[in-house]
Amino acid sequence: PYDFAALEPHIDAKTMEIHHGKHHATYIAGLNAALAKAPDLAKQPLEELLAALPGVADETLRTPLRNHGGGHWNHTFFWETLAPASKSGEPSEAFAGAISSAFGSMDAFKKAFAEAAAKRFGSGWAWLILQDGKLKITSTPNQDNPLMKGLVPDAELGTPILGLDVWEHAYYLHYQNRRPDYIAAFWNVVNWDVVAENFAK
Ligand code: MN3
Repeated sequence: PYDFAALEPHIDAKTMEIHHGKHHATYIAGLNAALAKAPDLAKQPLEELLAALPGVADETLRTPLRNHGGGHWNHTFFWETLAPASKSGEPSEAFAGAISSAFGSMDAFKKAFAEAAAKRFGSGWAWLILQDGKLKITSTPNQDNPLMKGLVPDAELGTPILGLDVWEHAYYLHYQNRRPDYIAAFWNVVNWDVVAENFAK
């Protein structure tokens, strides 16, 4: 919902163009190719499909659904929770209060989230999730996410409220190896209105 250059200088236009136009597009094509072989699965919402993956017995179908279905869901979610710095806004009172209750303060939350994002080895995501009414931070490898029941043993499951892509394709053109700098810059372009909506839902 914004131009490729809208998140400059925090996330550069070239990265956004390739990330959205090539990487995300590849996940969509891969998901559609997998679903073409399983038209019954194509009828359900993507969230339900991801939660039902352990029930897909055919590994040659389950793996592309996991990787490309996860990739499509994660990126769609990610774009929506970003905004130009001028429109980033502030966390709502209700959300900020819930963050303080869960983590002590907004700063403590950001520090813990950034640590989860920095420590994710290789490619993956950091998440703020709501699990049984409680806010938690977790992280997932590859294109897995906290909606994937029974597939991600080390991750907490729940409803994503905020997510950060820490694949190198998300930051390498501008930040090279400096993932912590990308994570720090991310806070400037969080769409706090959408995050508050996700939390309220
Ligand atoms: Mn990505």
